[in-house]
Amino acid sequence: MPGGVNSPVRAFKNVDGQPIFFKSAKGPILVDEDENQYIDFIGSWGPMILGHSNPIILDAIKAQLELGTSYGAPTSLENTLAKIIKSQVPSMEKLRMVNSGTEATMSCIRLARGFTGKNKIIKFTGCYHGHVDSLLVKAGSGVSTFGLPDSPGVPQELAALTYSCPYNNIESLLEVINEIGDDLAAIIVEPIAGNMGFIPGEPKFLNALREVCDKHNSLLIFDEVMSGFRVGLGGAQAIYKIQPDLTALGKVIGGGLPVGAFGGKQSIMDQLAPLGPIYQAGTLSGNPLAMAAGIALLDTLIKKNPFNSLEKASSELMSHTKNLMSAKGIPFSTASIGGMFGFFFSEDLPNNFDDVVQSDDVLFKKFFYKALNNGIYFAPSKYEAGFISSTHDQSIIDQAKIKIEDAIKEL
Ligand code: HOZ
Repeated sequence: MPGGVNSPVRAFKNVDGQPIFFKSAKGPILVDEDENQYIDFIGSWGPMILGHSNPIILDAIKAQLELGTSYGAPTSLENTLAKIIKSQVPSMEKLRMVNSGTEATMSCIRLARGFTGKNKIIKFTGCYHGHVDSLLVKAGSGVSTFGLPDSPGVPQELAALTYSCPYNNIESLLEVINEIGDDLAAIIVEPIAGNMGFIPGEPKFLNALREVCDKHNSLLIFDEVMSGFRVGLGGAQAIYKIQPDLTALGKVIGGGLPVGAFGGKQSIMDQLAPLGPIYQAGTLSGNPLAMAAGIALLDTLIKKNPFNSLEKASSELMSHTKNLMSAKGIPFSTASIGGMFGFFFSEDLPNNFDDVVQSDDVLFKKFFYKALNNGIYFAPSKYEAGFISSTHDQSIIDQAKIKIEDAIKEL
């Protein structure tokens, strides 16, 4: 496998290391092939909001397993999951299941272009929307981790249709809109960014996106693959009270199995085949195992609504870390919303991608390894967010605080 991995960030190249191979996970704990245990703050990059090997989710998967793994035909499970999603994210009047977040954003872009009859799209530097040709322009996550330019293999003619603006900057956006004129199909954004580290969008910036899209008859696409059912039950759109035209989801809604979904206004979604002319399909879309896992997870999440305690737990851990860093004169900034958090080696909390680039790489790398060697598994790149689960209870947070304290002593 290239780099020894099936997805670049996990190769540890940004921290000059080797990927860790894991063999099991339970609750907040990951176990590697050498029996080392880690308190996990990646949570499979988001899905594990109820902890690993959650018995409710495992039982749902086992029950479905006995009934078959894929039919390539409709099941009531798809309707159940779609209704649960819609009950929490009402802007998704209609939705369709796919197999990954990348597929979800890719489908949103095609739908936006087909629906509006326009070609150009705006994204924001450092936002990552999966490895979609049109969206690998100034992308975050692994693309930034490895300092890659816009990817070879994406035709220049296609990339030329994608404009990238700085995140949280309304003036630059308006300049680009002037340049594009009437050909703007959509603006796509991570309303709470998790692929340039963790950076919440500013309310006035996100509201400006809504206004601009309305003014230009363009669609606003919220990529909530990370933030959906992660920052709160209704995702970022409920927190900011902004209705996008289309939303992309993934990660949490599949309970740890491969899944994605996209949806939005009925008038737009009805343009998809077989009702409309815009084509989109998938053999394993709505896979019954993934649907069963997603239903079990979302049902439990809605009952528990753990978002306040998740935010309290990560804030407690991060403010403890910040105090220890400050005592050593190390610049450190941090933020948390619901089950997502982030930290940077910078005096002030970054507001956009350039700020993240400026934050200290050497300190990040040193801290990452000291923490890892003390049994704390943070993302191996400053361009990724942190994730916490409902199984990170007070005793786990207390253990993590001690481990981080030991790591900082060695810095
Ligand atoms: N690009 C994902 C997070 N931003 C990481 C995916 C993975 O390596 O599993």
